Amino acid sequence: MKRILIFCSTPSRIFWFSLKNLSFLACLSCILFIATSADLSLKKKALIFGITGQDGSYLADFLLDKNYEVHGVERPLSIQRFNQFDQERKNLSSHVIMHFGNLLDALNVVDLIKKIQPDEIYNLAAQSHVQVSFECPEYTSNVDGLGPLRILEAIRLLGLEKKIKFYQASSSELFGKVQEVPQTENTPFYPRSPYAVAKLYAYWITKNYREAYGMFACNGILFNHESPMRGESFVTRKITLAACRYKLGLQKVLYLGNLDAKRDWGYAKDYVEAMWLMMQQPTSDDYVIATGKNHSVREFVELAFKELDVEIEWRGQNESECGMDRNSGQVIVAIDPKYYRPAEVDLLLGNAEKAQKILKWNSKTSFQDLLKIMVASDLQKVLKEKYSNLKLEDK
Ligand code: NAP
Ligand code: F7E
Repeated sequence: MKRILIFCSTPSRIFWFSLKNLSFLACLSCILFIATSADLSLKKKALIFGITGQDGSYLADFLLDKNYEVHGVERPLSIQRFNQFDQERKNLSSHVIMHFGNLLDALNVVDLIKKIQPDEIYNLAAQSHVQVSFECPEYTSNVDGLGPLRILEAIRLLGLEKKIKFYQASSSELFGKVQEVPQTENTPFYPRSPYAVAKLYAYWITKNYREAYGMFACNGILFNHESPMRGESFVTRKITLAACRYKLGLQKVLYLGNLDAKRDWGYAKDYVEAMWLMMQQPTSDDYVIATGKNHSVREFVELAFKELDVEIEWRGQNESECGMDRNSGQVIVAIDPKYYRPAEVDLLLGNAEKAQKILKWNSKTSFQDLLKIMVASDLQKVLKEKYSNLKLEDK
């Protein structure tokens, strides 16, 4: 039997390996190599349009935890600014493979899908602000309505209908002027804004590609969901930030529009799990995702300030209504009619029984806990703001 001598760094330790042992080691490394390559090729690939937004960053996090190879699309800007995704998820962005792209550019969408060949595409990209959609209706329709069509058509033109699963971020805004309470997958739609009308087109084109080409294409009809990553002009985040700034003496008055609108508010982190669950089903379908409870904007304001030990007392009516700090008598909430919408969605309340039954999905975070999470996070942010300003003043 041949023997080889291996000298290790400590000369006193000389190990003798028989060739038999060596071949055992070689086999072991082979098995390890095959296992790793199999793991790599088995690793599912997801492509997220809208990864820099609230849901995109939570979904990326969720899919990385599930061992996906995650690709994300960010819009190219002439002056590259840091977006929320870069700033708050530094760790995450280094694990995601980022690509430049825009849903307005069909060639770019085709090129990305051809290059990446993902197993799952999540379309979360949108001009997602309802009020802004009244100001930019054509742009909103193009991104939110035709954007998903560009993805679906790219999948079809590339002959990848049987390989790629597609998720479309549909919205409770489709129900608009609600035709029944609570709203289910069977409730008739009545959109009330250019945003909702564009999302209605996207909803139907997704369904149409499922029926026409046998594609796995599903609509998640998600009710409002919030988090510390929520854009600062959406009402919940606007309120939690203002409450923290008031508490720390950085803002005097919070100006709002309709205080009586009611929304079914959930936690974004819970909702991205529902998106993934929809994509793991044997066949594609559409699901309502909601908490089944709703609250008014007024209640949200009261509870957010209460979280910081500020009690609000309401006085006056309609445009003259205001909220006063019970302690100081100071006006801290006032109405600015510029925040009223040309057509309002007064009440949304979802019934997610279908998702509970088929996806085994449940909203885990209560409204009170969501408020606590958002206020605690904004308090940290505002504290940093305050102390960095103080440092600037000191200089
Ligand atoms: P968001 O924070 O506003 O994020 C929107 C994302 O879309 C951002 O990454 C944005 O990129 C990207 N985007 C905008 N225009 C684009 C374009 N032309 N091409 C490529 N990307 C573009 O929205 P979200 O709250 O995460 O919501 C995710 C999706 O769910 C949206 O489609 C929204 O309409 C829908 N939805 C949201 C809710 C909710 O309560 N949050 C409920 C139902 C449905 P930039 O960073 O460059 O702006
Ligand atoms: O408004 C009222 C406003 O802008 C909620 C998007 O993610 O969820 C979101 O749309 C309510 C409305 O969200 C202000 O009139 C009062 O009734 O936070 P919001 P939204 O319009 O419900 C749906 C499901 C989506 O799909 C959308 O993408 O609050 N409101 N005062 C105000 N709203 C804002 N933004 N600012 C105010 O000052």
